Amino acid sequence: MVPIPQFIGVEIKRREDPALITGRGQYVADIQLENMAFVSIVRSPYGHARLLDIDTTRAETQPDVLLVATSDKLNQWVHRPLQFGKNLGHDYVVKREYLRYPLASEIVRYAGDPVAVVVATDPYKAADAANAIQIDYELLPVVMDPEAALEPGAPLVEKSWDSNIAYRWKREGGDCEGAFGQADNVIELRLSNQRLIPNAMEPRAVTALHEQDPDRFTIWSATQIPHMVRTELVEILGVPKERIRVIAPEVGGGFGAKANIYVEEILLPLLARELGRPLRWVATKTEDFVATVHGRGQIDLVRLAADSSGKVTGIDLKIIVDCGAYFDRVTPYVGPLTAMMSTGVYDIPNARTEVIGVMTHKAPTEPYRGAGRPEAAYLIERAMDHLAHELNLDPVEIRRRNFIPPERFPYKTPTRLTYDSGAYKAALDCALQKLDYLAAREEQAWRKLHGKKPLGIGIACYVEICGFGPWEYGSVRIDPEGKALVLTGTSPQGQGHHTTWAQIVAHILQVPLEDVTVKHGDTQVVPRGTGTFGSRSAPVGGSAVYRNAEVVRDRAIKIAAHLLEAAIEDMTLEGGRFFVRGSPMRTITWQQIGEAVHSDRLPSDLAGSLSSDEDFKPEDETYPFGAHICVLEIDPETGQLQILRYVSVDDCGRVINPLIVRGQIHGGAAQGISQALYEGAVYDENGNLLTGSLVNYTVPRADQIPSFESYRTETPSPLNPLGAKGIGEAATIGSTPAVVNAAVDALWHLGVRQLDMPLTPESIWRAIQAGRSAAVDRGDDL
Ligand code: MCN
Repeated sequence: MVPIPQFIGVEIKRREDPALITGRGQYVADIQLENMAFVSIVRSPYGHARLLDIDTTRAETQPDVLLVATSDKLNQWVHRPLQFGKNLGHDYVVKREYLRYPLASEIVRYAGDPVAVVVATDPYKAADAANAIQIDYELLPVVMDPEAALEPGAPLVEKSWDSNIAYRWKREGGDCEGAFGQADNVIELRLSNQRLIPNAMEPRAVTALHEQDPDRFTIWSATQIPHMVRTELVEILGVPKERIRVIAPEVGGGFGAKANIYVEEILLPLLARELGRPLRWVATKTEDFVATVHGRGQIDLVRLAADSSGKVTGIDLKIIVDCGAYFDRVTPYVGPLTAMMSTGVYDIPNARTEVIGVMTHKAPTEPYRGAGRPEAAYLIERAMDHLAHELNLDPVEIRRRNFIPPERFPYKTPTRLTYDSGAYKAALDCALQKLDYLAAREEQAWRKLHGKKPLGIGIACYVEICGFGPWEYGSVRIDPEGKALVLTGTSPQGQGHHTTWAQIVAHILQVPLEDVTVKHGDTQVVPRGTGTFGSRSAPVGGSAVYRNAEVVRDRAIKIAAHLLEAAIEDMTLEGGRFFVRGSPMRTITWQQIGEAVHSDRLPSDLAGSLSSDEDFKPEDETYPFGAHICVLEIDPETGQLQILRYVSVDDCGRVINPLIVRGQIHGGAAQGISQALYEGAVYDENGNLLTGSLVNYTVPRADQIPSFESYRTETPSPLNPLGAKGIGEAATIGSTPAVVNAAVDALWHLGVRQLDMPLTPESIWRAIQAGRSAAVDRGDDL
């Protein structure tokens, strides 16, 4: 009996890693082209200023400088500027459309705004010449704080608008007014979800090649969305799609920040055409800090209404989103995503949500791992814990009383989403059992009794929306040797699609993994695609690959039946061989199928190529979920916090590769914990980014992140053939509130009610002092 290869659900090491860890990966900066020149970009050092004079003469006369350009020249070369904020839906009660030219003219609006470009024969000469450009700025007042930006008379970021409101979005379901009117308990929290700076290992980078006759571009970009970049460039460069090839080679991390269309992706091809030379730009680390989009940046004002048993009956939410100085690709969508997901895993029938997007003189904000859902999980999970503490209920108990029960799926939220499937209590129970929750609570009580360092136990149950459509391309083709070639419209930056897509195809075709080649990230090779973001690739891109592999297998069975002169119903495929049931000696291999298809031996309905490339169009999004528990201790004398255990149970439906999924959970949790403890973008009141390098922006080392105890439950999605939900962002979403809940849990008895992230020792120490004096004022017994 030939063993049947099983690949879906199996731990397989990533096929892409040997090349990457031995330095054989080809990133944008590795692309070598003859006669290449290099671009350096001059950026505003100020948050808000008028450009009075730009003197480029010193730069132009430097050796080996090929070109210096400012907005007056360069902005004329585009057929249209970037246009964002188009077609906002009807929940947007204030909508703005936004135009952005590649270089700032007249006014700069954030420190990092590109003002001029220099091209030279080597990158250092380009940088030197950029430094020689003299710019006279007239400083203008800045507005850095989003709430201050809403005040009448605040400096306007976009001077053609009547306020700094970039958008206003509202959605309501049920009877929120009634719920709050009848509530036994109402709690209110003001939460800050601080601005974060994405830190991919590879900075952003673009290389562009222009060929004349006809006008044709090849653009290599460290992007998550090569096809969308091409679509946008068609109109901006004024060249048909067939003459723009965008390639995302190896991309060293993106975390959402490379799912944008950036001005450098416009500048480089324009300059390459002007100069007739290929060009490269690689962001310096400092540039990446100021001029790549930032993430988060929300203030959440949340109120919960509950009855006397702790059953939550309503949520009232106002979100202020710091959009920064420009709209980028999806800036106005992130805040509404938070509002839509704000009821979390709970059956809260009444919700009123409002989101106000505000412009400030900072880098634009865009999706960053989780994109709106970490903020949602943070606000609802912090609020549930707060309510539990106020009602003197165990945080586990309050969650159990409010979970959406399994029999209610598909479940409609009051914010008009439909959760596909879920088993929230089961995930929490599993985490509690793995942790030994009761023992942890006993230790907490013992420590309190004996005056030891307080122990905190933080629980966060999350659900997230992922698997965004509207479609994804996938194709499977059998070559004359019987091997499979897979093309995918997803474009990974470390998520391992080479491995998991090959697993799907090998599983269905019953072939060795080595017989499956996966290609992505090149618009000339892959005709269309949407891209990799929003943890959409497995549920949407993986499903496209899955469906097409099935079509190819079924056609191959017909071909085998023809070659063996057997009825199709009698055919079977096992161990990579086709045979007639009961006659295992007469077999056809994939190689024979490949040969036959490419010969003239088959009738016309079976001849030709053996391939399938139907897009997969999901009918709705899918909703992964899980439960994270953090146990930590805090030294009240110093504010030092140490995580002692970290247990997570994540459910992303059917799993393709448990090893990759675990890696995604570890990476995601590290980022979420890092938001809770270490990271935060800080601008001063003049618009300077104070945390503009790794010296003052903490990206944690391995020893600053705990060991993870990660487990899974598997609740398949009914919405795709794989049953898969995404996992790329899940643990980022669950981890941040787990850590902050744990820290507040540790210090509640000291009068601490809320801690703002990042939880630095100083901020914890100050909160303890403030909590103590507030408790003394109240006459509490500490
Ligand atoms: N997977 C699986 N079984 C599932 C779900 C996923 O085996 N049920 C596998 C997939 O096949 C894929 C990986 O897990 O190999 C992640 O899949 P998915 O959750 O669909 O996420 P995407 O591939 O769409 O990746 C996007 C997601 C996002 S939005 C961010 S941000 C993020 C992340 O992935 N950025 C990352 N993970 C990252 N990992 C790395 N190394 N670098 C980044 O920049």
